[in-house]
Amino acid sequence: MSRISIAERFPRPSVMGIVNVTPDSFSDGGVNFRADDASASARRMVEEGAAIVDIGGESTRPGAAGVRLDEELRRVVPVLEALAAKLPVSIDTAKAEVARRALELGAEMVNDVTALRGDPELAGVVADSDAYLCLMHMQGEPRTMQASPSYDDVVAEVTAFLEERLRSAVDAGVDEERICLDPGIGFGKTVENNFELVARLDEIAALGRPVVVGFSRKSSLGKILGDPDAKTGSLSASIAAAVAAYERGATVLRVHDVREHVEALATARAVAG
Ligand code: HH2
Repeated sequence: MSRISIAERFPRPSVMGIVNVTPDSFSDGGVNFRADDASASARRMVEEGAAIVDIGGESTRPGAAGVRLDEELRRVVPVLEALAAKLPVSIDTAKAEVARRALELGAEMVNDVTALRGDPELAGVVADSDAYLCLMHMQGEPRTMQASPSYDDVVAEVTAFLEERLRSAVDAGVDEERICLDPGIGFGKTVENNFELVARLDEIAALGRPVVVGFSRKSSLGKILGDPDAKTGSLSASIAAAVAAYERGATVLRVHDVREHVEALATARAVAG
């Protein structure tokens, strides 16, 4: 239990680089599906200034079906073997067994888009390690979550959910100082919901835990530019969303294009003083 607190480990702003070892992720599907390509991308992202790289073997894009445990392990283990002892690595998984293997190989964070609701054993795996933990909000599940997202007050409901999941993780034995929270941009949310969450991010930051925001390339960024069928958003739109989130309290920005975000966020930080 020797790890420093997550707030010390990730100064504001920090960049988390995305490496999807998948054939079907919404914006980089296939690019890093080969282990060698994924490892090379991760190394480049760290050179470009990423504080950590998030390795995932299961797409959670709208409509995605889950992948089986053996397939998820087959995708991510070779990449983790190549990297996790040498680079700062997060494992993007909801499966306890994938997290266990990743932590054994040296990963320092578990990023669970189900916020410990997907696998009853995951909380224990994290509690028994000294890993950091990211708890993300999602309404519904990936296969159906964009069918009809519905909230009375999206920010109040996401904040209450994250507060409850934080308590639950702490009750399961995870040190609160190792936990960060994420509103889950695009996970059971309308375009308006996503932008309101960034606009009122200070309400989530008021929970007192570092906030992660992943708006990179998400379809809402294309939709506000006039394409109702957009599946992705542009780099420039992604950077604007990341800077807006940082200015409203985000600590970690989860992005595909590391160098450009590092430069933009360094500028925003210089302005903030
Ligand atoms: N978004 C995605 C996946 N994991 N984790 C956190 N904490 N926050 C996010 O916003 C988040 C996440 C979806 O994006 P991506 O990994 O690019 O795509 P896919 O799920 O299709 O692999």
